[in-house]
Amino acid sequence: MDKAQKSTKTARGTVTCDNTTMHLLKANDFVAESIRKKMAEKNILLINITSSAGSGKTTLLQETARRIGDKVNMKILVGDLETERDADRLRDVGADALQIVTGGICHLEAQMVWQGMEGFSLDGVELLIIENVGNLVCPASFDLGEDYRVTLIATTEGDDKPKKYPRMFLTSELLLVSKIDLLPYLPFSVDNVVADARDINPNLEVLEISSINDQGIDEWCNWLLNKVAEKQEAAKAVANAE
Ligand SMILES: Nc1nc2c(ncn2[C@@H]2O[C@H](COP(=O)(O)OP(=O)(O)O)[C@@H](O)[C@H]2O)c(=O)[nH]1
Ligand SMILES: [Mg+2]
Repeated sequence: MDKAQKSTKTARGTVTCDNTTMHLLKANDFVAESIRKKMAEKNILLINITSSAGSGKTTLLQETARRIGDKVNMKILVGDLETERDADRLRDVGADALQIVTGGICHLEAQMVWQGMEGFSLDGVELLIIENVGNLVCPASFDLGEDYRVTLIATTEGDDKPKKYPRMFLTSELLLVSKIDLLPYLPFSVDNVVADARDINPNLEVLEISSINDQGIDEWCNWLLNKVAEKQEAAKAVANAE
């Protein structure tokens, strides 16, 4: 068999393939919508936190639990390929956290979150935070039914990332420039990152934070508490109108 023949040969029974990834995302969107409805019924603000591995998501959530754990009824779902490590770290500071182990999958899908939610009671919960698997690529495509997507970019990652991974920045509402305490030691321009990210998504809010020296952590916690209050007020307004 010569090469040309081999490359152009159509196998018997060949069908034109649909884009299966698109179908997968449609199925995901369907479950994400169910999560959104459940969160609306129960009046829970759902936050999806994404970033590259090691940008400081779990450390930030530890700080968040320490600061506002007694001000808001909060639970955390945390995704990783293996281990219970992040949930353990969060439980160490008193947070009610549950680990979703994806078994090698590089992102959380809505059905994983749905199953995770069945793992604990949501009664009285006001804020549910999801720490997604560390990765700026795949998690960008999977809607988890969240109210807000929050993405961290650490000063250690280089300031060229927003344009290289645009979908994550396009689909986020808040950008947290993390590890800002390391800025004096690194060739990283916050201005460049913010300009590139806002070129992709002009509405993106930005906060600079450090879980080591506390910069921006109060602002982040206030942002969260304000969003919880806004969701509850909106629900009250709907209930009063009915
Ligand atoms: N210098 C500095 N290091 C941080 C900060 N936040 C987290 N780290 C460190 O970064 C590493 C990864 O943090 P982690 O929270 O596990 O990141 P995750 O993979 O995004 O959850 C750990 O060694 C943290 O101690 C920060 O604000 N500044
Ligand atoms: Mg983590």
